[in-house]
Amino acid sequence: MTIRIAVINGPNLNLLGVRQPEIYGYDTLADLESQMRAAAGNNAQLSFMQSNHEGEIIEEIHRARNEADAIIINPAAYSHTSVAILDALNTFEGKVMEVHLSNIHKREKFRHHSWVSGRADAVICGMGMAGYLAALNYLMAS
Ligand code: DHK
Repeated sequence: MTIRIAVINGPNLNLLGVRQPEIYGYDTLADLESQMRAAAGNNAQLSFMQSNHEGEIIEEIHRARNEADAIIINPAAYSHTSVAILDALNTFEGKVMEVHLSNIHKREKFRHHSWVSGRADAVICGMGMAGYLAALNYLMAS
């Protein structure tokens, strides 16, 4: 059976490629989507969603409860603030992969803690977009 994966990106990630590229890289969100779709081929069914709004991310996680087998999420700044996103993820029964482009532990102290890590089955950070592909490959192999 083809695994259905909801890829969710949080605030400011719509600006990938132009926002602090020395930290987040030069590839855009559209580049990420095409790289992941190419890697998935027919082996995974991917949906992509990005929002700058906490509530919309929560709604997307609720949608995924019925329509996805796994979630790959980069909650971006909400990682460090959102108990509400953690609570939403705790209602999801499939695998949750948390991804950060940058190594949050090498950066400011306020980025070191992620609420979402309390639910995530795996956390990948510091690998740029390769982190999303690693999460995808893991899910396709599991
Ligand atoms: C992205 C963000 O926008 C930051 O707020 C996080 C994360 C780190 C990333 O590395 O992908 O602190």
